[in-house]
Amino acid sequence: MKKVMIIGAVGAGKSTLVKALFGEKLPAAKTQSLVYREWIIDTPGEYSENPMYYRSLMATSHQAGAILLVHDATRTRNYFPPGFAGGFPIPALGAVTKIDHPDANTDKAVDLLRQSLPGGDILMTSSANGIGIEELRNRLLPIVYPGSNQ
Ligand SMILES: Nc1nc2c(ncn2[C@@H]2O[C@H](COP(=O)(O)OP(=O)(O)OP(=O)(O)O)[C@@H](O)[C@H]2O)c(=O)[nH]1
Ligand SMILES: [Mg+2]
Repeated sequence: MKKVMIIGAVGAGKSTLVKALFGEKLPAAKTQSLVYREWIIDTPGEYSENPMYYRSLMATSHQAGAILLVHDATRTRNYFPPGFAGGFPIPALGAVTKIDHPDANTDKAVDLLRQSLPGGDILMTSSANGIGIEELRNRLLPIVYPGSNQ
């Protein structure tokens, strides 16, 4: 079974999103290393922010069926290099996190994420209030379990 690998900056809300997808109680703890869950691989934000770790992300992506690029709606700069998703050998999707936040700018977030994800859908989410979580789960599960009706 090929998992979905979640990547994004430190504090972008990846692990909180994972917990929301699994229906677990928040908050999430800081991610220190690769975390393998039932159908997700969670990564530390440092892996996306520091090019020294790109090789590790690339190597891990071979165990994945897709990558999910996560961008925090309250951030006003891009933490991924341009075209980043194209460097992976598997399909990529995007998720904007924290859209509930008073400082969230979703249009800006989509623009920034699009620079690194030229193709592939971008979904709007809030782990805090549950917006977009079911939609995201419904997009990801068929990648992990193709042919099933989940
Ligand atoms: N308002 C709001 N805050 C959120 C949401 N999701 C996450 N956060 C907050 O963002 C912070 C970072 O969340 P994490 O899920 O630990 O971030 P991460 O991307 O896993 O970070 P690393 O493990 O360091 O790479 C925490 O303080 C969360 O409470 C959300 O949907 N809304
Ligand atoms: Mg984390």
